Amino acid sequence: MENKKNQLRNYDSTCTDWTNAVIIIAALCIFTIAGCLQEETGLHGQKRPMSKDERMKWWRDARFGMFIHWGLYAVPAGEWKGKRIPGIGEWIMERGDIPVSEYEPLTKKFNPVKFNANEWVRIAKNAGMKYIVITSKHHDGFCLWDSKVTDYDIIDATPFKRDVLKELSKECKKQGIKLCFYHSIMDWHHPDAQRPFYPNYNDGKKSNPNFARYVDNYLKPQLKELITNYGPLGVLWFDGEWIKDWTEPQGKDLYNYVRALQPNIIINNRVGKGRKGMEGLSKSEEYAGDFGTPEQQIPATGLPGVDWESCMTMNDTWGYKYYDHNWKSTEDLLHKLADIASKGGNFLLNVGPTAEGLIPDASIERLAAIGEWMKVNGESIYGTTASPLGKLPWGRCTAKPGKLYLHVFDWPTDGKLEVPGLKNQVNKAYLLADKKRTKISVRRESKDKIAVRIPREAPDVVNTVVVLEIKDK
Ligand code: H79
Repeated sequence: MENKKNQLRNYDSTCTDWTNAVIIIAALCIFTIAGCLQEETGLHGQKRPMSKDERMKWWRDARFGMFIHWGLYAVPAGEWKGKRIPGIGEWIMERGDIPVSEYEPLTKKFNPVKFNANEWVRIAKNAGMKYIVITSKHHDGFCLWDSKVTDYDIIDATPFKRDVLKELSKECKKQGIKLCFYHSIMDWHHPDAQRPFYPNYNDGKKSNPNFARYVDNYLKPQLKELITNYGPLGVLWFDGEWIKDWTEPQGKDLYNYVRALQPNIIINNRVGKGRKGMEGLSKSEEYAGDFGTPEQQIPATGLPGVDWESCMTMNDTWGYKYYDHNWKSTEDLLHKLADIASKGGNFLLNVGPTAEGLIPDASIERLAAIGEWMKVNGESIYGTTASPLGKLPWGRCTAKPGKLYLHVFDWPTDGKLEVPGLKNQVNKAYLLADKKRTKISVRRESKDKIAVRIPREAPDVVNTVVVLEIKDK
């Protein structure tokens, strides 16, 4: 900096115009730097904590993430002792009444030699996903990283002996994807947690008198490992909070514990007891957590000022089940993505890799097709907010300042797209897929209805996006 200043001064004697320009530029630089610093430093020079809006910014902009459920349950893949166990694959230990003594040896068969972090992250990125949430530990208690407080992890207990979270963490940094961890509060393997409840690990009435010991000596140290050695993380996504031994004060304490380790981290509402069942939104703001977690469903409407994320499977299981072929169509998934964005939520779409370490082909195909659509239409999803319009007969709407994105699922065949509920002046309309942004005509039909002249044939039969540039009120 000093050197530069001296250099600049040398020009002084020779060229006054330059001097003025340089002074102005230098002043601007100083103001900008000071401005930036101000954002981070408080009155007395300490770091100012981010506001919730600042902390949530990347997550709200992202709108689309990949959930990965991966663990020992991928080995039985839905079948135990020749019997197909009904229900979600990662619950096989519970649903199949499997004691720890029989489940634990699955570690010896967990050798996912085809696992490739680069490929997994690439699949997510090509789908247009901005973050990955992977199960560091699910309810079965098995750990996908080299934990120092247990041997029940991928390094100490499996022949694979590779730290997949470490590999994913490096790869996510390289490819610009936010890495996040799902972490189960409930633990069917730990003697101080739900293990003694066998054969009903999920018994809502039972309590373990040693549970506080599990929290202090196991749960918290593990979270510290994850944040310290694999972070900074995007999100900590808790689950299994419904057990009797978990209370809201414990949830608040865990929330504060995690935020103290990484102040700008985002934490879901399952850290505490606020969630309303599978509907997932919090009962009130009194409860801990930054966002609601509807599971396998999409709320009927969004709620102003409420952050939420719908998590969903592509078939009927989170963890891999070899015989679950009930895949949702790409069309359905793309409509769900637009539906969720139109209500101001995020979409966390799951994949359940095999015990070999492969994401199922059916998932890869769907994600690639979603990615194709996102490459053309991503602008209508990322950084958008909920629709300001009411229910639309043909699809959904997302918004940005000065813009509405009309997601047309059912293309009108008469060349006319009516937009009810729109009072704003429309300055321009075009198809998002049209790189030239050729203006299409718009006519006001009434005080709160316009009609856009559209081609007879839908340019994209699944979801064609029409952009309206509007005068914000
Ligand atoms: O990780 C995936 C599933 O294994 C896990 N959440 C997703 C993200 C999951 N946990 N439980 N379930 C799915 C279904 C269990 C529901 C119940 Fe309950 C638990 C019924 C009674 C206790 C939670 C609390 C729902 C209603 C009350």
